[in-house]
Amino acid sequence: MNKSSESKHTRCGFIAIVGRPNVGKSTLLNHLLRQKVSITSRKPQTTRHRILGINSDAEHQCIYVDTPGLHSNQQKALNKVMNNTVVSVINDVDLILFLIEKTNFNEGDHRVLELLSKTHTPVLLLINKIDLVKDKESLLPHINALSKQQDFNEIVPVSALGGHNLRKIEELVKSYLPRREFLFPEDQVTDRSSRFLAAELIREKVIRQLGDELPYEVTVEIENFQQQESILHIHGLILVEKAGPEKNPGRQRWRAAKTHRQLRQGRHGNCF
Ligand SMILES: Nc1nc2c(ncn2[C@@H]2O[C@H](COP(=O)(O)OP(=O)(O)OP(=O)(O)O)[C@@H](O)[C@H]2O)c(=O)[nH]1
Ligand SMILES: [Mg+2]
Repeated sequence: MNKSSESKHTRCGFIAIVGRPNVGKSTLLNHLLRQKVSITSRKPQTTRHRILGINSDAEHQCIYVDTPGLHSNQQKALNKVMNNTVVSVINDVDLILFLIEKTNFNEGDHRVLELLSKTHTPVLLLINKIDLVKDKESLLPHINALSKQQDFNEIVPVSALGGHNLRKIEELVKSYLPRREFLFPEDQVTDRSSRFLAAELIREKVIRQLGDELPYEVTVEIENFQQQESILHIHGLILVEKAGPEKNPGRQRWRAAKTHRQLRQGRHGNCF
């Protein structure tokens, strides 16, 4: 990532959002930006690419880097590529937000921690989804135990979805930004094109509506993206990984039929 010259008046820096799949990284990014740049779903491994989300005020430019969830199964090529994305990002930023969820710190979190222990970049540990923690008193001993795992710069309980403590995070993040000229225009929100965002939004709707019917490997290609007067015409091609040998062909046929019906509904706006 390019880092340009020092500035007396402005601060600007890169902040990586990392964690195992499904802990709420993209939800946090969208809520910090107050707009959606990264897709989210209840299914793990939703984010596949590094996505920048940029938040600027008169003096600060926070360039957040949303990353794919670090995955423990390196067998699949896609997982390997996604993990490499995370590794390359954490060594090239000014601050890391390490997300975990609720009061469980599992094997997946340990793997991320192991990776982070090799960098000198400051790390804020964010305990997300605290709206789901019924016994709030259990948080304090949890925070104490976590503080012994590694010397985190801060440990903050948050709710990315509910907005709890997000203003505090914004202020903390700003305090870690180096003095530097802005790297992006003040009104730019992401480094990704409208075409890319359109493809991602379609993929999100497919995962959310049909996640139980379709395999995880859904890819969307935008075939046509054209503004005609006030209407944006988007043609997206939805590619689905071919199913392997079927143990129960009858069930598979039923699933395909159901999927087809849902997608047809989508053309009329009911599904999407
Ligand atoms: N209750 C609750 N749910 C949350 C919170 N933050 C995120 N979620 C939910 O957690 C699920 C996963 O959120 P994502 O933002 O897609 O998680 P992610 O870490 O980006 O996931 P990957 O991209 O797959 O690694 C979604 O269903 C979110 O709505 C929170 O603070 N509270
Ligand atoms: Mg994500």
